[in-house]
Amino acid sequence: MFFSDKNINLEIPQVMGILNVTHDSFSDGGEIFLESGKLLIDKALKRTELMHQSGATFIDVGGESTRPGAIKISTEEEMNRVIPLVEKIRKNIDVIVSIDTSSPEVMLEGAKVGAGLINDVRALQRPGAIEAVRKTQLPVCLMHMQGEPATMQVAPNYSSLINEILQFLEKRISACTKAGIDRDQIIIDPGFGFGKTHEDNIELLGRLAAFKTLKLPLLIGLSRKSMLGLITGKSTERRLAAGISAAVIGLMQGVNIVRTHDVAETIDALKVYLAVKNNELKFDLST
Ligand code: 8Y7
Repeated sequence: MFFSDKNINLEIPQVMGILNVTHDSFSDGGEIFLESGKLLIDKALKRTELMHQSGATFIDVGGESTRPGAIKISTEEEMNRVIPLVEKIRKNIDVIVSIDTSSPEVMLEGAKVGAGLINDVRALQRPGAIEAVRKTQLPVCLMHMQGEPATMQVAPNYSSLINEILQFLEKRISACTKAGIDRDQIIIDPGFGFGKTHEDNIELLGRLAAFKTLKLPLLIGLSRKSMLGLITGKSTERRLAAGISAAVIGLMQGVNIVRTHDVAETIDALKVYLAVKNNELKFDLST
């Protein structure tokens, strides 16, 4: 798969670092990159540089908080938060910038300033989003969510969790390919915490291998999420070990991209996983 002219072999799992440019971020690594609505661009660039040096292949830049109950912002506001930063990163750092957005306008502008991936938690369901991605020719990550961020955690409900997520992703993949997006430009994500109960999230983590049947790269994001807090009883800033453990459980089932706040630590976990996996004579990790 090609991102910003880089050919990335996703058979070797990669790490995506998170850069939240939101007021009310659920967690942003303890740093704030927006002050009184103003983008702290140099601070955000430093954080990006650090994640890049730690081994992140992708930096996921997001301007709209999707935390449960978050306040909506205008497209203009989202644009002001994200576009200048993507441009600045691309001019200074040789890293693939992913834009976490559902807005077709932001997708198109982001592509113009050098974004290499579109990450949409709404799986291109907004009017114009599929067409925007097709125009940009960028790879896209389609994530599953039941409902909308404002209400998704009110009463998540599935009769068959894994099948429903699989069916949703299949539908979105087919909507994309029908509209002219290449299937090999698509990454899938079951969307931990997005319209799912605690039990749903745990079941999902144990059954990630089911998504490999779609034969597309699989991305997961569990970093600091509430399911880790519910399991361990720890607050957001103390969920590192839990997040690493969850990432490894994912890697062992064939996950290709891990989205995280904690790049350096996740890279170490990945190295341990790869060392064992590559020693195939002794171990079968069946991926
Ligand atoms: C995910 C995500 C968030 C995720 C993908 C947070 C933007 C909440 N989570 N994108 N975004 N997958 N693809 O805690 O799990 O980071 S926001």
